[in-house]
Amino acid sequence: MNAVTPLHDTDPARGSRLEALNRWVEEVAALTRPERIHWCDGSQAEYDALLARMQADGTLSPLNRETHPNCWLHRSDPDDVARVEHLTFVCTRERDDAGPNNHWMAPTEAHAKIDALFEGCMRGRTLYVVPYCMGPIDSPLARCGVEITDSPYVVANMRIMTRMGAAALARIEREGAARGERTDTFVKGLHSLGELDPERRFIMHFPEELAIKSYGSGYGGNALLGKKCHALRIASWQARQEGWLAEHMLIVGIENPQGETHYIAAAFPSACGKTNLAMLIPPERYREADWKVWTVGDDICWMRPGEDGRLWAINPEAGFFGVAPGTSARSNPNALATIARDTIFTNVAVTDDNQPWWEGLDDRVPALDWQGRPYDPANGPAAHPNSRFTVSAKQCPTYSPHAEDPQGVPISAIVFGGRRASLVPLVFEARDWTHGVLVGAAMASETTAAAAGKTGVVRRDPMAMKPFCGYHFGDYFAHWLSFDKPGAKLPKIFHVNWFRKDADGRFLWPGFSENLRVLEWIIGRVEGRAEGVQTPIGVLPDTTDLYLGGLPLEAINLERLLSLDHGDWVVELKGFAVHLEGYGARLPRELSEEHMRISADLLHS
Ligand code: GTP
Ligand code: SPV
Ligand code: MN
Repeated sequence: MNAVTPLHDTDPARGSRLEALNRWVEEVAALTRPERIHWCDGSQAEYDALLARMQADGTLSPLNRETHPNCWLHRSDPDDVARVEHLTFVCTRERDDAGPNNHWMAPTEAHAKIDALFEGCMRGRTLYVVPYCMGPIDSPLARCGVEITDSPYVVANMRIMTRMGAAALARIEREGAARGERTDTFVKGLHSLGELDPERRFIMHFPEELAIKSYGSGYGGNALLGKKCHALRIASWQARQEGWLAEHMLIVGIENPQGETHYIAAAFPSACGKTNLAMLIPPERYREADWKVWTVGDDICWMRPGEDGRLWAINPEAGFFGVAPGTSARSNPNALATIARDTIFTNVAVTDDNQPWWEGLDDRVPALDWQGRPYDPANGPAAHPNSRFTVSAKQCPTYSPHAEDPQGVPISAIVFGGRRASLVPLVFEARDWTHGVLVGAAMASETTAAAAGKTGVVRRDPMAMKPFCGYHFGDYFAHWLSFDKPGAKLPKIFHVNWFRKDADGRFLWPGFSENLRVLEWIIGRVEGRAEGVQTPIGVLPDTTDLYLGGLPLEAINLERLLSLDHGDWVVELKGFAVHLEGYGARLPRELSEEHMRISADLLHS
């Protein structure tokens, strides 16, 4: 990029029609001292110029142009490869509002601490002003933000992941004008790469100010502020006040042979299968029978009750920031088709002909690992376990024709799930909404490489929101319960576990496309057709209630997958009771009562 083009006909340092926004940009510039200010318009020309600049400075390198047209490799700092939950804070005036589920710091202290880091940090750099919209630009459910960043990689990723640029700015200006120049119509996110020093890294949220400050990381959820920081932590806070839900959920449409589509929203923790389920391709027998699966979103879901009492959901994102390892022609051919062009790959390995490669893709041997070193198995995996692709949702062959409907799609079922090697059956259904909220609150899952820290440890992750709920979990559960009111036509709630293992450590369930068999049962239950067996933890299918045609039945131990060990469940629920006590007085009484009811049922059955 030669010269940075001002994108507005006004002074580039004061580039919007919203005074409050211009003032904030000026304040940030006065603090961070950038060499230049660039207001992003989101155009292709701007994107191409950014890519050229990053290629020139080594931030990105082109991948094989024949096999992967317009695809790029970014190698992050080796100490900056995942979200950092221990450095992520929710800074509310009252400590208890952040809850035991968040790290907390007093807002004044937090501002002082992080502003000291921001001081002068953009010297010699360009400050990019990135207006973005989370959700279809014309959707009443969508919300806007502005991210200020000094990372062109962040700008490029934000352009893929959000509706970024002129249209978003126009909406922000319009909403600002309607509110009389007040700033609180959009979320203000300030981000700097800083020195990429893990000792000087913070991700701070100020929900009462609709503000985010992130310093010292360029990675995904730490730096693309529209994603986890805005669309989950800040939005969950707003959603509670305004009567809607901001969730860590995929949204998928399942079309049956009669042409009817049910939309399912599913919350699984990070790297536990949302992208894969959202892009599922039906098994052969289902394809022959004309079942179709439509992708609406793979990570975040905003939903609110419509006039008809149903929950209507949008995907606030415009792209996928998906886990690369494990993605293959067998597990997720749809993702492979999606990322065949115009994709940014972060921390993957490359083959000798410069194609992106990761563990599980195929049996080629890579040439260079994610750090650019000649591949040596002694150094660990070739691709970082949290290596990712960033790609526009529009490139997904099964992207739903309704994915951008302004009013969203109606949700028929909510599915919770985790990575549980033992105990938890393949699928069960909650008896009612309150029980379903308890099932979500009781979620636990083995930790993954998506966040820094030890992997494979089972931890409580209610609704897959442990790292993302911007307020006290006790209040959050109460908010969930509040949707059950007269006139509501709430989705049924289920729990799944694709990850149960046998004694030899092998997955009991084939997973991936075969998960449609479980979704079919779920839809059957929603429609009142499918059979099930009442148990203390909910309704389970019998081995004959799931369609298994075309599966190698001798290889699948369905009895085991659907088995319930009462003794182990009593122990599980005791552990969960201790966890619930941690929420203190803010825990809704209905949940404790529901918990006691199920525990009693287990002991007496
Ligand atoms: P985030 O983007 O981190 O929020 O994760 P995600 O929930 O979208 O996870 P994703 O779908 O990318 O899956 C992560 C890992 O789980 C990949 O390595 C997948 O191969 C694996 N996985 C997904 N679905 C299944 C399944 O049905 N069975 C098994 N065994 N593994 C699965
Ligand atoms: C997750 O960790 O849940 C992700 C990736 O979806 S990140 O954007 O880094 O949060
Ligand atoms: Mn996620």
